[in-house]
Amino acid sequence: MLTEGKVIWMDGKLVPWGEANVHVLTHALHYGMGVFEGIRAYQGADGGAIFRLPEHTRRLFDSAHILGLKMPFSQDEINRATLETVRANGLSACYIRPIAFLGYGAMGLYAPQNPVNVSIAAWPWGSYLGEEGLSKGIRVQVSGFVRNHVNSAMTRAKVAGYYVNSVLAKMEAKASGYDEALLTDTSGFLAEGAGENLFIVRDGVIHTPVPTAILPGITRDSVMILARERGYTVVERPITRDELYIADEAFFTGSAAEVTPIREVDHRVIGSGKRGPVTEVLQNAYFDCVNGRDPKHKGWLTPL
Ligand code: PPE
Repeated sequence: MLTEGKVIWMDGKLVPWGEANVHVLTHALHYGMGVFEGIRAYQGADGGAIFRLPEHTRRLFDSAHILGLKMPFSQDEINRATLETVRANGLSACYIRPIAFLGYGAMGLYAPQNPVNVSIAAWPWGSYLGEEGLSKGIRVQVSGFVRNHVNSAMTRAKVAGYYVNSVLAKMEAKASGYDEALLTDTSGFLAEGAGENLFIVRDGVIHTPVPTAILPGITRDSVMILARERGYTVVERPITRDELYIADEAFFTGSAAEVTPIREVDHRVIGSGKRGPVTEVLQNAYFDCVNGRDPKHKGWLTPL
């Protein structure tokens, strides 16, 4: 059960948490036509701040554009509303969930006149894959479920309906005793976790799948920048399953998952079976950034 907050921003105003409801015939509930974001705010040295807020808002609008949803607000308005929501809930470190979806009106697939509703919620959310996962690494299963073909899911959009695929993979992995699922694309190359991007390290070089059948994560982007600043070579290329098995290190990135080491895949130990040295450097770099300890990237923080 999540930790409830006080208010949720709905279509321009803050409403009490318990009254933030929609009609059961909301179009998106039936057909998946919603786009969302996952953002974190942190309590840093200089106070609370939201990590890469404009980039997340921009992706929300890109996602809506890809689906042909007309956003009834500007990006500036959503940025301000996000700050307002976190402040009104008295939160600093929290997870933020903006969502825009095709609302109530006509039923049936073609409902171009239905309103696009926008909501923003925030609540405290601890480590996504466990505190122990962050320090010791998690166990991952390459999924029997496959990411949708690039013409079935346009993955630069973070679409509610796409997550059926992720939820099925996650349920399968958990039922098999793993922490998380890793999905391949339709060609069999590694794509991404159920809710994270993948990185592998071999001989000091960092590799990550090409952004075709994946959501190109904002954490992925941040980690690539931080890695290159530290002198690492980062290569985006198609990666096979056996390359992961023989990697020295592997880790997941995501707003929720942050930087989570992978210690085992399909019953094979990855590297030393614990958080690797490169993973540790990048995890520390990431946490320094989000907590306001990296002067170079203060620009990634929007103070609360
Ligand atoms: N791939 C997928 C499929 C994905 O869902 C996420 C985020 C990422 C990559 C990483 O993207 P970014 O957050 O921009 O670095 N997953 C979100 C949802 C998690 C959830 O369970 O809900 C998140 O991390 O907020």
